[in-house]
Amino acid sequence: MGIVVQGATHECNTHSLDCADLPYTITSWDEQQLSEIAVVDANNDGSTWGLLETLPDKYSMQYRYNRYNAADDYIFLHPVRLTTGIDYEAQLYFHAGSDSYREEFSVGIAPNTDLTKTQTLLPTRHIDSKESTRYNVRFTVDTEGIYHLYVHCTSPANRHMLYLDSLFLDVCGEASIPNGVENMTLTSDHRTPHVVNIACKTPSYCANGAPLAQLDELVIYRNDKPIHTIAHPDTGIVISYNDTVDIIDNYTYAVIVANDKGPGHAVQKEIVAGTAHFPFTHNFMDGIGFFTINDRNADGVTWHLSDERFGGCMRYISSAVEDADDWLFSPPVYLDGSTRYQVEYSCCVGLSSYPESMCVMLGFVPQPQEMSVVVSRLNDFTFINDTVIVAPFDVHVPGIYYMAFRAYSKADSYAILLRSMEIDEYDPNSVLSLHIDNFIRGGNGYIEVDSHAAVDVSIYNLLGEKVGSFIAHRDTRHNIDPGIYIIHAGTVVQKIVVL
Ligand SMILES: [Ca+2]
Ligand SMILES: [Ca+2]
Repeated sequence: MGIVVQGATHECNTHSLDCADLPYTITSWDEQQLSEIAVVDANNDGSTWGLLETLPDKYSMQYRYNRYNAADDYIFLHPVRLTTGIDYEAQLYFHAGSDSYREEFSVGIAPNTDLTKTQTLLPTRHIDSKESTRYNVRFTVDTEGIYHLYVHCTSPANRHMLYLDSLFLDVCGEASIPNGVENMTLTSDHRTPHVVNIACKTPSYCANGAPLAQLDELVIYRNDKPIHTIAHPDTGIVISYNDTVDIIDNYTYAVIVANDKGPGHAVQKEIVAGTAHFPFTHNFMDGIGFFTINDRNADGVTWHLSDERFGGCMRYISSAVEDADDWLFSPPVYLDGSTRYQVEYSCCVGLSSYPESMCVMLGFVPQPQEMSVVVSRLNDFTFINDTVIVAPFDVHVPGIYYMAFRAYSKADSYAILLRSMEIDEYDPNSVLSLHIDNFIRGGNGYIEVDSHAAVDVSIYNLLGEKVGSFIAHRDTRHNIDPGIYIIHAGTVVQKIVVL
């Protein structure tokens, strides 16, 4: 994103009168202020921040929507001098122009010399309230210097108005509150992905740089809810806590320490943790979800989300010189081993003239060398229509498992498209045998069966009703209406899609 500054920019140094004093406060807007701050219409569409006269000589600061473009519009406020070792607090009040259009913004600071080096203070927030709403952040800076508080509006196209009502920036509370914790880490082991270890070091200094005499408490939050409190922790020590979560998600943890003067600023981090619920279903039209990619041959060409053909899928694209060794790992799923399971997946190749190879593997850790069991294999497959493959498998040990799609096509092939996957209890009606020495494909208005020997083919709909039959020998096509069918050919049963 290129930033184009259309408003005024500032030259400011230690002695400049342009620097605003702390506390820095704006409670109403006028033309003078607008001339002193920088409005950046980064998407250059002419719809941006500006003053709206609400009463004679009374103005609001308003982002005005664009019907076709999402907002990408900044206000860089007056320059202020900020120092390391001090906790600052910013409070901003916003409201939306309509309670049926949700507006979107974030808040940060940027050093005076480089408005592109932004530090986010308040990640993206949504507001659809016509009531003025307070947003509060505490922060520190790593480098002493001149900074601009900024607001970045990112509302989608064709929304309404976003108003910045007022703002306040000052040294936070008493300067003798504690500093934030240091060296915060979140870790989760692949074998126990539902357990998150939170570790950090308690501060030794106050926000004003003076030694910290004592701490009253340390509180750990998960997604803004307190989950663990340590009373009177020592200063300058490492603390560690294990939290257990359920469903896989992106979790935010925050740690806040307090002394008798009040709480220091929150230190927070995010982690993906938890397991997927069984049965597990994912369609890549909904994005990559909690799948992970490993470009094991490190050639820079690997699985990626693509909107090729009808909606989203994962796509492996071949390198001209390297054989594929590219892995797509599922999120962790708990399998208790009390039943037989199946994986069902839908895939095809990019061009029928380029055979591709892919297998599905199972293991305890989402690393290629840990995936030992082959559940399903498609060697040199060439079908270009989405085809559903069902493969049964057993686990002998209850536990948390990962499944991987490994592309191993030869160099200079073309592409593999993977649409969806599902891990469920084995359903004998969906597959009798995976031993395919004859290929079954769904085509454009036909079913194709390729068998060395003559074989009886029966066609069933998804209700189990027989809707047709034919005899296949070599490569045989049978015309049929578009739909999803279960094909029984010799010893093979397979679900297919006819377009
Ligand atoms: Ca704009
Ligand atoms: Ca690769």
